Amino acid sequence: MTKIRTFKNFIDGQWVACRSGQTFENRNPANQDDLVGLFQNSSAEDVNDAVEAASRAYQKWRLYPAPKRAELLYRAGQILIERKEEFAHDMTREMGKVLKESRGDVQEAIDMTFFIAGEGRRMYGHTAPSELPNKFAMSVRIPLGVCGLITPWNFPMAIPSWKMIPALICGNTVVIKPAEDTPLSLVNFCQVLEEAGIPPGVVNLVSGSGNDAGAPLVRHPKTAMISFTGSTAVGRTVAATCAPQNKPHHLEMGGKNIIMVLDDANIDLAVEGAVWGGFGTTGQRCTAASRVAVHKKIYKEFVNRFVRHAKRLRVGEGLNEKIDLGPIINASQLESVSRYVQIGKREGAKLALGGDVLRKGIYKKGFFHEPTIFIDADPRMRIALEEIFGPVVTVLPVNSLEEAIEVGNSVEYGLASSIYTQNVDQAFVAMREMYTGIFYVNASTIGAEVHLPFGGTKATGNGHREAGHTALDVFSEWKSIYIDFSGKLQKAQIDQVEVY
Ligand code: UN1
Repeated sequence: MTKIRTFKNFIDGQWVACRSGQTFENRNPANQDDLVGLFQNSSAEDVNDAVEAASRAYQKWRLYPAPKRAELLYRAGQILIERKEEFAHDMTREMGKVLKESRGDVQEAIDMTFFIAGEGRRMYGHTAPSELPNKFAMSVRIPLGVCGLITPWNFPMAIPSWKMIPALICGNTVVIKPAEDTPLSLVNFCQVLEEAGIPPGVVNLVSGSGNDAGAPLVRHPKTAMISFTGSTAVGRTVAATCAPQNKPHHLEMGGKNIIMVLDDANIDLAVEGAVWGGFGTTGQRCTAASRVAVHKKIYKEFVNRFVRHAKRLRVGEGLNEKIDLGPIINASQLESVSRYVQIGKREGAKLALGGDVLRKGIYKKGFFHEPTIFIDADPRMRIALEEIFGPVVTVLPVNSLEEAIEVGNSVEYGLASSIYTQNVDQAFVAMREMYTGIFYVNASTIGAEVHLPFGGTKATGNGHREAGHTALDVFSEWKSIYIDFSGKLQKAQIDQVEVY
């Protein structure tokens, strides 16, 4: 029998068990016999310990020069590079996505770490002339304090990096709660930060459920802000909890992204984009292309090639390099995907591929679902409006660019959209008209790079963007500073400054 590994919380620079001593299991979604490890089932007391530690550590960390904070982060980036393969394996084991994609996830954390560490020597503020003589004016970024971070299971290292690294460079300390399905990747990440020399208390990890560990983190009077990525439903409760405390909160939530394929598109390219966007990460990305609107003139041709291509995808355990599609994260998510397939059938969309849960043979011990394509769907069907978060793509016939845009914008979310066309005019019209935070031309809806803002409109977000040049905005406040060296009382808006 292999030894069961128990992973601890990271509080105040120590790896500690939670106060109750209770743990929860993290099992491989491709094989439920494979126990990845036991993790701390933390409660409000543990969260409080972590927040108190972060609060104490903040007093020194905020005064440690940003370029020096950056040096520690560069070191962390280097360690991530060295351990990329090991971390990717761990990630595939706990999350299920294929190894190639897990490597990409770790790479995204590396990219973010190096990109943001550069801010240690920038973090530019502004200077501005004063309207009064002998007075100087400037604005600088200041940290907020303890940042409470709650991260999802679909990008177990990349998304924590989008939050932790910018928070740290700004001089904040953090308490992070990973999704229950993927705590190991965050344990790995925190070990890297520890090894890189980040002082005790600056980074704290508390694992556990949303109710028992996440909610107390949001509620805690000493968390200065909350950054949350997850479902729109939970995001709304985060917002409702933060509002009475006037606590800043950054929310990154659902998506119902669309690829629009016009009649002049390179069909093969569009098919590849739809397969990658729809079925990459088993459709479990908030940027997943779960809708494809296709011009009627090429509709048949597109659908034939799309189905043919998707049929070739191999489903299985992500550690096997030959596999294209890993499992779904857990039983309830599998059930939810399966429910949406039934809804699609009932609504009258035509099932062109898949539609079933895979239960036999190599699939017996995991949560697998066939790549599924609905065609001839109506944009008002639930499968065309609601986030499914699984390997289900809905194809919608449209008559024109205008109709595609209308359909594209008709959902409650606004994360990513894309157009396939050879016509630059149409591409520009779509670029202007699609009300989404991310837009692609002749590329799929997934694959955002870390140095551009990431986030969406409408029910996808609450007006913020993480990553990119906007990353710091979420984790800092502005302070405007006036220095009067005139030696007398000067009154802005009131004093008349005469022409000499
Ligand atoms: C997510 O889907 O939650 O753009 C994040 C992408 C990735 C990040 C996705 N770089 O698909």
